[in-house]
Amino acid sequence: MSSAGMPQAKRLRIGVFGKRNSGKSSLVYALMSQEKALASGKVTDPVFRAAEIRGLGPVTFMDTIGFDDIRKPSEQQTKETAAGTDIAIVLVPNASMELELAWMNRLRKAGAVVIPVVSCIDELPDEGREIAAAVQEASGRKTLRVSTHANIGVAELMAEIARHASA
Ligand SMILES: Nc1nc2c(ncn2[C@@H]2O[C@H](COP(=O)(O)OP(=O)(O)OP(=O)(O)O)[C@@H](O)[C@H]2O)c(=O)[nH]1
Ligand SMILES: [Mg+2]
Repeated sequence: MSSAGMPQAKRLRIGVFGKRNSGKSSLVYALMSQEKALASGKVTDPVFRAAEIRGLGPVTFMDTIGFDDIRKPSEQQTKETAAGTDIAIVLVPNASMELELAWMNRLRKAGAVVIPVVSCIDELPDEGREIAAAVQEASGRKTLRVSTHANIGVAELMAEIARHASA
């Protein structure tokens, strides 16, 4: 607890959004530099994990349920998570991106800074460059590419998060 009268630093909340199996949990763990193996399993609630980003202080990473998940509570839970998100990483794992673009809009309207990320790029032709260009064009947001399996782009994403966080 902080002592009375001491302003408490706002804890930055970084949410990772995307469809089922888009690599959300793996990315949360990769960003937190933990073992990928720990990311297996399904989340049934938004997961809150505390971390420090060097030079930025404490942040909270929020893992979320896939926004196309058929389980009933997920839409509401994801909405609630969206409302508390400062930086929203939205994963696009393939060329189908309508739902993702709609969520980028929703998150932006909820006040979040949106970072679109093409995920699992080790499985994509061209390492996802063409898809990233399409997402960037459609969203108007700088779009990054990551693979947690091949460890591509995770450091760049962290740098982008830090850039927004300190802005
Ligand atoms: N090829 C490849 N597979 C990945 C990558 N990231 C995650 N995966 C795999 O994709 C599957 C889903 O990964 P998760 O991180 O659990 O995805 P998720 O979005 O959290 O999934 P849900 O929580 O079920 O919605 C797992 O089998 C992962 O090993 C990646 O960068 N490349
Ligand atoms: Mg998950």
